Amino acid sequence: RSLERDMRSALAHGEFELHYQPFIHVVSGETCGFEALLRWNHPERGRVSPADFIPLAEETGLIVPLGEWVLMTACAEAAKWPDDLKIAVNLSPVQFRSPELVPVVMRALANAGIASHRLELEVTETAIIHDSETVFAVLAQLHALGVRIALDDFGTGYSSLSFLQKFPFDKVKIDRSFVSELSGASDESRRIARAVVRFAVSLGKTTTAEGVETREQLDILRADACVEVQGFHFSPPVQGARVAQMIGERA
Ligand code: G
Ligand code: G
Ligand code: NA
Ligand code: MN
Repeated sequence: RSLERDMRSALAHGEFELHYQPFIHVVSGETCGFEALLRWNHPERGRVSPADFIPLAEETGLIVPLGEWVLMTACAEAAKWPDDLKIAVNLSPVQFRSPELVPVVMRALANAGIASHRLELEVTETAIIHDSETVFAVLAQLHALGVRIALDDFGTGYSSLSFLQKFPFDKVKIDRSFVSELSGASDESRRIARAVVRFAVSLGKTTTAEGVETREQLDILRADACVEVQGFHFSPPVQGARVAQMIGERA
């Protein structure tokens, strides 16, 4: 059986699940929110990685209904949390071509009954470069609703300085490839990684460093005034039930 055919029935059969990974404020050590990450529990193949099925979902257009399910489910989950916690959702470039994106976001917020500023949408540079006029218009509408926009995988794309000024970002997420090099073996790649962090911070937006795995990386990020961190050093993505526990422990 093909993965594509299986994916079409997987939504109806409840095989998709969201996991949630916290992001943490560097200075206070407090959790600021959670990023929703899609998981597919295939009945025969077991856990299929989003790296394998997202590209397929994009090719087939299935990402549109799947992305809608992610938005609805993530916002409904966040409604159970204290309202100082954000929920971050990844958007595929393909979703921007659907006229449904803005109405779906509005519906997800309304159904869950959460304030728009609690929703953070993660967009990659590559998504924007492809069809920048359309994406810009949609991002502007979302931003006007009060939704926060995060530029994901920063440093891996091709963004020019004018692009960074033009788009309405609230946050920059520094790609984990740079974070891992902060404590890497090569002097040169360490310097480049640190320059990327400092550049992101200098844009004056909120910055989140992804993929923080060690204390040493955290210390460097703190010294360079990175605002938030995320990674296995703090927590892997966890199930919704575990989030409830983590929130309980915090209180
Ligand atoms: O969670 P993991 O590292 O396996 O994710 C692999 C990739 O899949 C990451 O690039 C991540 O952004 C992407 N991804 C995870 N969940 C979603 C989602 O709900 N929508 C989209 N478009 N991408 C996702
Ligand atoms: O592209 P995006 O940033 O959305 O990818 C998120 C993915 O990164 C998730 O699938 C998650 O499992 C993975 N991830 C999260 N924290 C870490 C980490 O500390 N180290 C590594 N190697 N991967 C991580
Ligand atoms: Na992301
Ligand atoms: Mn990323």
